[in-house]
Amino acid sequence: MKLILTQGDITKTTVDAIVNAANTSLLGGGGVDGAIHRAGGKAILEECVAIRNKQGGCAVGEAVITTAGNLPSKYVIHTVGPVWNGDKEKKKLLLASCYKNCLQLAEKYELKSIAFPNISTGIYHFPKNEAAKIAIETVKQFPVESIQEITFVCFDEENYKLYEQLL
Ligand code: AR6
Repeated sequence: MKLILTQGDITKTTVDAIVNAANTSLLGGGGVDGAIHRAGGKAILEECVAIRNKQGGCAVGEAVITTAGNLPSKYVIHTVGPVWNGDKEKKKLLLASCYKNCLQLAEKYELKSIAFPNISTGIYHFPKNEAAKIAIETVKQFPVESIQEITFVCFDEENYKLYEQLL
């Protein structure tokens, strides 16, 4: 399995699945979530609504999969990162769960490539350094089968530099 680091807009990434840093409502929001829904079109929201109707949204640390609509990828895997407040140790475990559950869904769909944004490090204020360490450790430890490439797409310079150092 190959680990790749890029800087830019994840909606432009051509992989089997891009990951969205969503919220429990699955109905969209700001940051990367807003960018994905804007660029992907209404098909993504329609599937999110269907999932909501079936299971009532998505819990923190969990993940769900939808079409990628007009995006160049095939699927969007929506995960909900933890907000950085309260029990810090618990939040770290929840962030690791996000990465694990996304990878597990990618394996279930027998995907070969997946791209992650820096989950929770924007509006949810998770410390970028801690989040980067958790992301890298978690994907390295995951027992991949179908997955051949995992890309970290950093939007901001600070995250990009952190990942560059850690990788
Ligand atoms: N491509 C890649 N990364 C991006 C993009 C993009 N187009 N835009 C922003 N980022 P955030 P969170 C980076 O705030 O902290 C939403 O409202 C950004 O620089 O998108 O998990 C949801 O609905 C940062 O490093 O997600 C939730 O309510 C990273 O993506 C809430 O925000 C995550 O920042 C989730 O907060």
